[in-house]
Amino acid sequence: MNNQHIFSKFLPKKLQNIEKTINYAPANIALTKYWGKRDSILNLPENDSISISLGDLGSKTKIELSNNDKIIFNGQNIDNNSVFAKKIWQIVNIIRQNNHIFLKITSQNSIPTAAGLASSASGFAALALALNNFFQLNLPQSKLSILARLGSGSACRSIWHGFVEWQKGKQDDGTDCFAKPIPLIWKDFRIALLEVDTSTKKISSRSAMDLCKKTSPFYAEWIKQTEKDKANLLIALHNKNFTRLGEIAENNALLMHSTIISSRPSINYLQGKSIDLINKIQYLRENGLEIYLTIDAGPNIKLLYLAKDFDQINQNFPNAIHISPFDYLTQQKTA
Ligand code: 2P0
Repeated sequence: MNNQHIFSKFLPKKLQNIEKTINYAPANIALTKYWGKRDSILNLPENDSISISLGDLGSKTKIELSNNDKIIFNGQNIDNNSVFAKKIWQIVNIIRQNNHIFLKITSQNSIPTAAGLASSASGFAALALALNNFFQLNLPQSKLSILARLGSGSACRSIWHGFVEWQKGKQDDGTDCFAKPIPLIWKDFRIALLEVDTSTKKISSRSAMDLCKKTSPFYAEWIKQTEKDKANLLIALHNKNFTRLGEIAENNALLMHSTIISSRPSINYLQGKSIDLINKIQYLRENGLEIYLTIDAGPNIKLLYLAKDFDQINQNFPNAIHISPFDYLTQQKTA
């Protein structure tokens, strides 16, 4: 399926543009995970997923007119022939089509390296929002979610703040595969990031997903269970039931890692220190502290907790980076 073809029907025949725009999108962490694609060109997932966006940790992207196409990422000039740049221009070209409009794209992350979080989700979401604004497209957010998804699957969830649900859809062209916000504000909900190792991972999520889908004897079970987890998580969110939310998110992440490990040849993102932290978190929980964990395609651990437990979490994990995902609401009001 051709990306250009999917979008051409939503775009005006004649493009207009403003001089420059700056747009922001938050990073996100999945509570029930996306792991496996039904279409690897369009990044269509095998299963639905639910995430929480990370407030002011994310990407700010500026688009402005230029004499030539140029990308500056975190202060560094990016080679237009690199895989990363090609992915960005591919998204831009879907929108600018054959118009000879040259752009300078400057993107800056507010995610500390020690957080061990990928910036691709917030980066592609901020790019989609900025293209929409720069070319005055007025595309609905569902279409911006689709555009961001073409850069990186999880980017479709970063179009929104708060809790977000990404529906896998049924269509081959992915026109029903986008994320939407879950209307729930949970001000006491907290995340803490525990650094284990922030170096680049040895195998990309894309390659690992493909191998896992092709070779894990447990893959079909993973898909079945993660769909159940998603449905139960929606209920837990509806009831603001933190215990259920934590149990579902932790079990889902550990099942994803078990399935990844069962690939042939095996892939393992966890390190000794990750396992030590899993044990510590489970021990603290058995002794009355309500914390849960989730882990993405890497060794770093993310804690889920409620504001009332901050002091105890801080005592036990003094180097954690703390996130209040709903603080952006207060910031917006006072801005
Ligand atoms: C997630 N991850 O739901 C899962 C959990 C990692 C583990 O989405 O190939 O960078 O660009 O669609 O979005 C990471 O995968 O992969 C991811 P592509 P992406 O957050």
